[in-house]
Amino acid sequence: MKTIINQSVIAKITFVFVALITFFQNNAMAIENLGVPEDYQMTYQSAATPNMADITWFHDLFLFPIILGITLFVTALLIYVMVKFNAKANPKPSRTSHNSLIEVLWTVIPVIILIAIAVPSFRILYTQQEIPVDADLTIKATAYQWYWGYEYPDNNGMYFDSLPLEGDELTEGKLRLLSVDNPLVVPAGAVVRVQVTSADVIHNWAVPSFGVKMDAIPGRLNETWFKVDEPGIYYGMCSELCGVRHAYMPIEVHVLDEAQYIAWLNKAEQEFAYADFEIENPQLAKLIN
Ligand SMILES: [Cu+2]
Repeated sequence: MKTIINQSVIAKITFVFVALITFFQNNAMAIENLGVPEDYQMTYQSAATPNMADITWFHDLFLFPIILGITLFVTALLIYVMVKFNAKANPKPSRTSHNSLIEVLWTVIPVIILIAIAVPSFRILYTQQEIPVDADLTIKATAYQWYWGYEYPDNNGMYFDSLPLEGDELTEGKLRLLSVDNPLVVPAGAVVRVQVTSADVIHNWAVPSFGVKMDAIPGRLNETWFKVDEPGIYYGMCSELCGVRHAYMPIEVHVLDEAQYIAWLNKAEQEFAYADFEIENPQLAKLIN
C-alpha cells in the first residue's frame, strides 16, 4: 500500500516537473538575441560558429598567456636592471659588450615562440578561408551606401534589402543601430556560403559571433562561410569606413530551426520574388527579350 502511494506521489511530482519544463521550453521557443554586444564589453562575443570558437580559444588560452608571460618577464628584467645597475648601486659599469650564449638564446627563443604561434594560427586561417564546396545554402550579400541587400541564388534569385530600423520603428525587443527591417534568415546547422560584394564603395560584412569579417569590394566577389547550430538572432555591422552613414548599416542574422526556416522561406519567396523590372533602354530590352 505504502509503495503505491509513494509511486503515485512520485508520478505527480514528475508530471508537475515535466509540465514546468515544457512550459519554460515553449517560452524559450521565441527566438533569442544571442550574438549581441554588451555594455562596456572588453572580450569577444560568445562564439556561435566552430571558427569563432577556434578564434576565441586561440586568443584567450593561447596568445594571451604568451603575451602575459613575455610582458611580466620583460617588466621583471627592467625592474631588476633599474635596481641592480643604477648609477648609485653600480658606480663602475662593466665594459662587457658580447655574450654569445645570451645572443643565441634571445634569437632562438623568440623564433620558437613565433613558430608555436604560427601553427594554430595558420590552421584557423585555413578553415576560415577554405570555402566548403558542398555548402547547404548560398547567400549573396551586396553592400550599398548605406544598407545591405541579400540575394538567395538557390531560391530563384529571391532578393530583399535590409535597412536599419529608425527611432520610431524600434518596437519592443528591437535594438537601436542593430535591428533591421528584413534580416538575413538561414537554417540552423547549415553550412552557409556568403558571397560578398559592393555596388559603390568598399564595405565589410562582419558578424563578430560568427568570426566572419569579409570586405565587400565593387566589381569583386569575395567569399566567406559560417555554420551556426543554435537558433537565435546574431548581429553584426559594416566594418569598413564607407561614408557618413557607415554606422547605420547593421547586419541582423536570424538562425531558425528547419521547420521555422521552411515556413519563412515559403512566405519570403512570394514577398521577395525576383521581379522582372522594366528595362528602360530599348536596345538593351531588345537584346534581353
Ligand atoms: Cu558600409
